[in-house]
Amino acid sequence: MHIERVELQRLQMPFKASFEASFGRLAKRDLVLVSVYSSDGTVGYGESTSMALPLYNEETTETVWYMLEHFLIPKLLTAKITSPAEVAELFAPIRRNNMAKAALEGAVWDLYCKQQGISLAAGLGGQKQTIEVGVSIGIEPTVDLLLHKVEGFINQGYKKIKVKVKPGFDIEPMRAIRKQFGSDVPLMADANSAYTMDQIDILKELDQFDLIMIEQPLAHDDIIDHAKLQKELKTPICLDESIHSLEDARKAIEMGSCGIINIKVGRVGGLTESKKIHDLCQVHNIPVWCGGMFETGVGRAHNIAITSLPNFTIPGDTSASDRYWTEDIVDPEVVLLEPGILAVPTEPGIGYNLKPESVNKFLVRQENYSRQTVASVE
Ligand code: OSB
Ligand code: MG
Repeated sequence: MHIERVELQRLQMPFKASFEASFGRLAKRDLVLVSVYSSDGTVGYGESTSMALPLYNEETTETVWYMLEHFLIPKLLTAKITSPAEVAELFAPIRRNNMAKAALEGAVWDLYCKQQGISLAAGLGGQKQTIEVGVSIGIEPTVDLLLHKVEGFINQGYKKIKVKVKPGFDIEPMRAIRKQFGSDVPLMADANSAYTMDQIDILKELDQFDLIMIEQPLAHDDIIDHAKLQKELKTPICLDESIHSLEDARKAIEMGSCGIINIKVGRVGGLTESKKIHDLCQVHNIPVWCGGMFETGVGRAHNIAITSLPNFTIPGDTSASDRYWTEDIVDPEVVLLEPGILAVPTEPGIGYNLKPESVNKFLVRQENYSRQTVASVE
C-alpha cells in the first residue's frame, strides 16, 4: 500500500446545541482527524471517536494523539502492509487504546479501498444500498423540551428514537413519550451505566414501555450483573460500554448478558474487529446496530459502510450531518436520502471528500509524520 506519511489534525467543533448524557454535558467535539498518504497520491481518512474527557471510556483526545504519535504511527510506517486486515494484527501487542487504533486503521481501510477502486462498504463485504438510521437524544432540562425534540426527529422520519436516561430522568420521560406519540414509535433508552442492581425496580418499570432495548444500564465494565438483570427483564439489554472486542462479545453472549450489541468502530479498535463481532453475533442470532460518538462526516461515512453488513438489522445512531453540525467537514454533507434513510456510497473508499476550508476553521493543531520523523519519535 506504500504508506509514506500520516497527518494528524486536532479539530474542535461546536455542537448546534449541547448534549447531556448520564456522564455529563458536552458543548463541542474534540477529535483527531487522521490522513494516511500513499506514495501513489491516494489519501485515506479516519477519525478518533474519543471525547476530551475520559467519561465514556478511558481514552481522551490527548491520549489518542499520544498513542498515535509514539506507538501506532511508528508501527504502521515501519511495517509493510498489503491489506488493512493486517493493521489490527500489527497493533495487537499494544494494550487497549482502541479509539486511537481505530482512527488510524479506518484511514488505512479508506486508502486501501480507494486504491482498489471499491467502496469501503464493498471492501467490508457490505451488501445494502441504503440503511435505516435513528437518532440519539440527550437528557433535556424538562420533559416538555424532550417531547419537542422527539417530535422533530419523528417528523424527519428517523427509524429509532434513542433517549438518554439517568436516575431521576427515566420513567417520566419514557411514559410521556409513549403517551404523546403512541406505542408504534421505535423507542429505546440508553443509561450509559447510570444504574446498579440496587435500582432494579426502576429498570423493571422501564420494562413496561415496550422499548426496543435498554442500552448499558449497569457498570461500564460489567457482564455479570447484566446477565442477572436480563433474566428479570423482558426488554432486551443492549451492551455498549462493556464490549471492547470479539472476546468480550463472545463472553457476553455466552453469559446471556444481552440480547443486542451496539458496535462502535472506535470502542472495539477498528473496522476489522467490528466485522468479526458482527459475524459472531450473526451466528448467535444477536442483532447488532452501529452506535455513534458525535462523528463528523468522516466517522459517519465509516459507520454507514459497516452498517451495510447484513446483521446490522436495527437502525443505528448515524443521523445526518445536520443533527449536530451547522457545518460538517465533508462534501457532500451526510443527508437523508428519504426520511430516516441514508444511501451507502458507491464511490471508492468512504465516498465523501474533505472540505479543507471547513477543516481549517476548526483546526487547533496539526503534525505530519513520515518514515524519517518517526525514527526520532520512537
Ligand atoms: O452511549 O451511545 C452512547 C455519544 C457519546 C458517547 C456515548 C454515546 C453517545 C451517543 C450519541 O449516544 C450518538 C450519536 O448521535 O453520535
Ligand atoms: Mg450508549
